[in-house]
Amino acid sequence: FTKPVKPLDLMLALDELTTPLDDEPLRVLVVDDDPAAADYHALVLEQAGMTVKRAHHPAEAFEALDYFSPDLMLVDMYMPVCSGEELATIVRQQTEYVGLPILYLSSETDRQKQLTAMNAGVEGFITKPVAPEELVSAVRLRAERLRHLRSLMTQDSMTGLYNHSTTTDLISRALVQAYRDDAQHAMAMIDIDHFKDVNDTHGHLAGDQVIITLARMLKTRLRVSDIIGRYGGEEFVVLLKGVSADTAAALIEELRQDFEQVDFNAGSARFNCTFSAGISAFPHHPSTEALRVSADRALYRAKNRGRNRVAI
Ligand code: GH3
Ligand code: MG
Ligand code: MG
Ligand code: MG
Repeated sequence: FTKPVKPLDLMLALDELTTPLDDEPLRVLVVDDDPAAADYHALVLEQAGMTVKRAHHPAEAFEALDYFSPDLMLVDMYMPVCSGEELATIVRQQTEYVGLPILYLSSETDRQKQLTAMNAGVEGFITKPVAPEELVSAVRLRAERLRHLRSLMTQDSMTGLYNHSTTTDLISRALVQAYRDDAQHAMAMIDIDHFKDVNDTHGHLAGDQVIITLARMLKTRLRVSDIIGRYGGEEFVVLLKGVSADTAAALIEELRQDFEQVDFNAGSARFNCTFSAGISAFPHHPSTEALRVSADRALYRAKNRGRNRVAI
């Protein structure tokens, strides 16, 4: 009689990973020419845990759209320079803001005027004075819906990691910043070994469990600031920030050793899995593409030397 090996709690892993990566506070842009009104509404939303930016002027509002990247815009209807309706119309014409929820907040009670103003493609109308709970729930509902849509577009649904295009995008942005800061980063390309055999022998669901487990280990073991993506089926890419290729290789090597110890279940069968990894370094390889090619070559060497190893 041998004690059964305890597998990782895979359903738990799945639960954790499908919760949004982006759990930062909701960001709301409040546009109102009346500073007292803007302050009051901002305070209500801040007390509900949201991050709020105030703009008293359309020009300020446009600037804030770019650097603050709000999840929702709350707009006064009547302002001296440009009406809320004009502002909403202009915002709606920019492709990057087509999905941004906009809510009017105004003392206008004339239903016809409200409806006309809604023609600008605005989501709804809140009349002042508004009860704090009502404002918070109207904003939260719409802002969270946008967050959800965004996460569907940027995350891989099986693992909750960034998808291919988002990963490439985030890495490219990180490199722009790294040039400014004179920082060094490392890239790791990780590929599960003989994964086709895992599927063929133990079934596709067991294969999925392996992918989910490795994703979870990457997410829990690497730093929050590192960029972790599911690059393809059983292939992952990581940008490890602020470390040399040697340090990155040592970190991934530790992970490799732990991963090969994980016992997987498929019905009554138990099995183990390994991965190979290739490492490259920035700024020696100065672009996302150069890093990828170099890490890919290193990965190829790791595979050729017998797999289950990390190569630089
Ligand atoms: P190597 O050690 O050379 O990497 O061999 P490999 O078998 O891992 O490589 P290959 O690229 O030939 O096979 C990858 C397999 O991964 C093929 C594909 O069916 C499987 N795969 C891709 N995405 C998924 C997925 O989401 N779930 C499962 N279960 N399998 C997947
Ligand atoms: Mg006003
Ligand atoms: Mg593989
Ligand atoms: Mg592969």
